[in-house]
Amino acid sequence: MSSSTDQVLLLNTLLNDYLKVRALTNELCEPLQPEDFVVQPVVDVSPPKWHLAHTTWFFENFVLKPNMADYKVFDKDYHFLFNSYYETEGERWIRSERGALSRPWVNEIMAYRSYVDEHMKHFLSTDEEVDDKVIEVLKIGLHHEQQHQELLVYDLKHILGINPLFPVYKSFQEEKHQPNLAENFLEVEEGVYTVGYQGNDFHFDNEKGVHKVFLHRYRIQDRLITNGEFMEFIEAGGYQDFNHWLMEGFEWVKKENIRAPFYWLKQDGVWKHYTLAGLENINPDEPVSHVSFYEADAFAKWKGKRLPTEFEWEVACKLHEPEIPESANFVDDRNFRPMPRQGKNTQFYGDVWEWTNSAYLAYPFYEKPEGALGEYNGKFMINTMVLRGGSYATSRNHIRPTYRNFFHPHLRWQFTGIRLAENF
Ligand code: AVJ
Ligand code: FE
Repeated sequence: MSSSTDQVLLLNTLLNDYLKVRALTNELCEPLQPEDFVVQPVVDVSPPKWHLAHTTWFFENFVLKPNMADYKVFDKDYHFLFNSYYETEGERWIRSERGALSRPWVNEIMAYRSYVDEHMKHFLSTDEEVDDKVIEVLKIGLHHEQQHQELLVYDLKHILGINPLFPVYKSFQEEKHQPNLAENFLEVEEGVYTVGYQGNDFHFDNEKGVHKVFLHRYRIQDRLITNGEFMEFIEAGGYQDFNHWLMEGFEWVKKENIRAPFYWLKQDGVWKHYTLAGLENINPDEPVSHVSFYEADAFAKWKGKRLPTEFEWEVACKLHEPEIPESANFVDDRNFRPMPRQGKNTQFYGDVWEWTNSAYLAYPFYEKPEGALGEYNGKFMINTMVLRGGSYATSRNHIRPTYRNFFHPHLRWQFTGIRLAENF
């Protein structure tokens, strides 16, 4: 720290950021009732109360416990319950059984949140020297909670969406705008491009390692694929024709009896889907969501095109939409759904995450951070695919052109969609 007044200002900004992030998590839970907080329909979904506690544990365990004199943990048993996957942090409760726990109660977890918030306020009101490394961990904690806010929205959609009552999470008032669904591809010339994070703002370890890639010239679509376009694939028998599919994908389609994106169902010959505003007729202009990598890839091949690589995505985004436009659709907008493309919005940011044709691997020069947080991203660099751009559950101040999300190729409870690319 250069001077103590600089530090006081910085800690103040961080405290403000902290309070805002924590408040959004609580706000996202407002429509829920106690029973909603406990359910774990599949292993990938965590009960909402687990997210509330785990994000709190992150600040308690990595910021307060090692750095605040005389800090006493809220409850000594919470470490075992709310450590997610950090081997460095020891034994933990098994992920698949998170939904089996009726205790601690939701109100106890809320008290845990308040307790840690109070201590964080004190911690950030100090005029004593705070180490840069501690500030770095605190920032990771903020972005970690933003990632969990997004997971929380995926998870509560799953919890509510498999319920035959199709409960409304938040109703939606549609404003009618003329969507712009013209088919337009942006051109990128052949060349050597620099990718990876360059700058001084927050970023994760997995996007570090600035390096060069060679790209042949390509075209990339300037918007996302819509429900209407995906319906054409379904109606054309796309799910039944092995020609479009990777073998692993086609096996998955047959084994799981997949015929449409997750949450879609046909009632009296009409396609409907569960949305966070309840069961609705599908709007053909909205970006398609809840497709796996396999479906995204098969759709692209059926179209005679392909998915972009993560580098093609990043280079096109930096060239054509380096700043996040006002019109991008994030959790800040509280739409809780992807929105039809308007005007010139390229939809590189927000709406739905975009599957790329890139395996999630370490960049050249990747360095694993020391300690438990070295487990944050690096150990998942196997059998997952990279997604880019953020979704309607992402915070505007969380996303960047270099941001790398990653999921296993068959997963589709997340908010995932499709952008096409082609050679020319
Ligand atoms: C980046 C969304 C794949 O879900 O494990 C949460 C986010 N990392 N806690 C995940 C994350 C640590 C991560 N994804
Ligand atoms: Fe986590």
